[in-house]
Amino acid sequence: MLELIPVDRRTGLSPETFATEYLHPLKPVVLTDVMANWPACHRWTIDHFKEHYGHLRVPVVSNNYSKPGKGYMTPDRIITFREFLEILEAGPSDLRIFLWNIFRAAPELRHDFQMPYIMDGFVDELPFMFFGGQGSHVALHYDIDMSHVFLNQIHGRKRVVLFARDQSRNLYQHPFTVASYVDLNNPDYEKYPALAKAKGYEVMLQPGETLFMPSGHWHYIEYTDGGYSISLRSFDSIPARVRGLANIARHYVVDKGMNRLMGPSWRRMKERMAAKRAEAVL
Ligand SMILES: O=C(O)CCC(=O)C(=O)O
Ligand SMILES: [Fe+2]
Repeated sequence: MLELIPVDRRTGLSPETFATEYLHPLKPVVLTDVMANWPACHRWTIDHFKEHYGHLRVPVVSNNYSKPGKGYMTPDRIITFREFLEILEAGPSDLRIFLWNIFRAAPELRHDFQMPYIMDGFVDELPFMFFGGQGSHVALHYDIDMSHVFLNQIHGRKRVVLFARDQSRNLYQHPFTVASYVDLNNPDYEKYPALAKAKGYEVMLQPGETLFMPSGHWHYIEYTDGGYSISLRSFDSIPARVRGLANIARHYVVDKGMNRLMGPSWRRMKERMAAKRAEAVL
């Protein structure tokens, strides 16, 4: 049976302890005090966003984002931020804003948070925000740039399931992608027998908490409430950064191109390749 253990929650970790207990072993952890002095925690309310940034136009994605075909990895539509926030407030919705660098349009928001003190190597150009309606979810994937990700929860709760990279075969990773299509909430062990051997972590992230997702870790995210977070990325080394860029080129170009050429049959081909790889570990 798929085994999920709780992610540690730690307060007052020194960079040294963080490095030995979490960063080097690549173990996820929730840090409860990284955001403690961030003005963003109280300033970035839905009303504040509506009032000052409601006019910005944002690409929103729906569940079609991870399905094969025309909508694959492309936004559903472009609406104003105000319209999106109204949807978010209205109740359940599968709509999300994914990887939005709001700070390009609103550089003053950068004064409302700091890079975590817990390690070096944060990339200033890469703060992204993620918004999602209640019940929306982000399909199981790992981040193609291979950075360490710090997911800082501003509003609402989200449930996150994580797996280390050595679980990729058990998760039936689709070749040439960073995606898996197993349903973690409803595991189909007939179709995916190796999934029963998968071992991972799970956590309900609360506003004010920071989740450390180590480089290359798989993550599946469910918006328990409508909400948003800001993710900050860091690299331990230049080689890690270069590996990330190579990954982007290989996965993104091949997968998007093949999807355009073959559509659903490209997806079926990836399914078959994933099943073969999982057989090898059974
Ligand atoms: O929180 C989300 O909506 C997605 C976060 C994510 O995938 C990431 O930060 O890499
Ligand atoms: Fe991600």
